[in-house]
Amino acid sequence: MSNPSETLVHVLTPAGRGAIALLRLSGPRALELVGACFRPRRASASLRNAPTGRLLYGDWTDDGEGVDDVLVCRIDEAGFEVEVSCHGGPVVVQRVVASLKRRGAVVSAAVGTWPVWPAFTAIERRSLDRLPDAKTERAVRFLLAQRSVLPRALEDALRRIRDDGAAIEAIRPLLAQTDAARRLLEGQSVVLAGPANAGKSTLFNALVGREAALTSPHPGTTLDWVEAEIEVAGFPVTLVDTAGFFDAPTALDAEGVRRAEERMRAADLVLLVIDGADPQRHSRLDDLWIRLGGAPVEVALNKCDVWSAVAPVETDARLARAARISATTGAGLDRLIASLSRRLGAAEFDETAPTVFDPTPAERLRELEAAPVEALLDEVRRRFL
Ligand SMILES: Nc1nc2c(ncn2[C@@H]2O[C@H](COP(=O)(O)OP(=O)(O)O)[C@@H](O)[C@H]2O)c(=O)[nH]1
Ligand SMILES: [Mg+2]
Repeated sequence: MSNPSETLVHVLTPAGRGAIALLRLSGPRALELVGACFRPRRASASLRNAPTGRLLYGDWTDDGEGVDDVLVCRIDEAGFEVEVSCHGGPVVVQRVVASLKRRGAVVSAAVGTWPVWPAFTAIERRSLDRLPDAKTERAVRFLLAQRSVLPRALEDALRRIRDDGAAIEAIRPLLAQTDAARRLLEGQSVVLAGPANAGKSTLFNALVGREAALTSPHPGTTLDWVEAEIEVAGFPVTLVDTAGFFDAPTALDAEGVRRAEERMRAADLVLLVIDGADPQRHSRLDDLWIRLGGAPVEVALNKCDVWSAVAPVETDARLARAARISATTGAGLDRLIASLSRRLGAAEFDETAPTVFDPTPAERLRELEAAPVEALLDEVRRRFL
């Protein structure tokens, strides 16, 4: 907890090079400290009399020496919250911070957190706290929508619990998308695996949209795994290409396969790529399944451009729903992506449906579903409102 008599200065933008840096002062002396260094360019302008939300342009000086030209904005009436935008880059920022520190501001040590957003409810604060880490536009839309839809839904839930004691019915819909929301905000991994030469690296490149991994007709081209960030229906995904499985591996191949299996075990989903034209694939299927070790799996039968004319009838149940694709021509990739998006929870996800997205409150609410109504009411009030 910070000391309420202190005035803190937070650098809200990341350290390093940048066009603009944003600093926020919070505390009883915020207006005074900024006022001591800031000179508005327009003689008639004054920070002390400026309305909240008005940007003032001027010079930042430190004991009469010019440091930078800046924009200053008073956030609240009381002058407890003031923002300063200076030019980015470590040296300018350090000089502005140093001038405030010398006058008594305390530099916030909070790194990677944004504890001073102008947020008014706990939910708003949580959603804004997570915004800088959102990896996709869909994640941003979700977080911004939750600021208004979640408080309303929680108020409704509280009313239902109070009026008819319907605790489970009131809370459960708010938790229905919690796991999917975690995947939207934190991302998940899809690991490409399968026999050597099945076309994993070619498919990896097609999904990533560039030649990120080497491909070749020679089995054993991929040894180390290679990864890239992609989006599947707006959900962030780390796609991992791995070494293929061999029937008779060399020591180096075996090490590549060991690394592949390590990544597979940690995967949210394994995309098993099989050469659909390979007549031996059925005999090796059991072996492949053992290697997957129970990981969730989606199968792609690749190279349909060369075998589609004589497409084999898949009798093995494990292949019955496999996507038929060609990594080189792109045939079937749309359908493959659509089934990946279902498997990853992206297809059904509704970013405007009220969803408790923080894991800790979500766990507490799940535990409390069957608890006495009063306990549940307390928890919802305490954590969200
Ligand atoms: N005809 C055809 N060849 C493909 C397809 N996908 C990959 N290949 C070829 O199969 C060979 C092995 O591909 P690669 O991606 O390196 O396989 P990996 O060992 O599974 O990574 C290369 O010569 C590719 O050009 C496909 O869909 N159709
Ligand atoms: Mg490869």
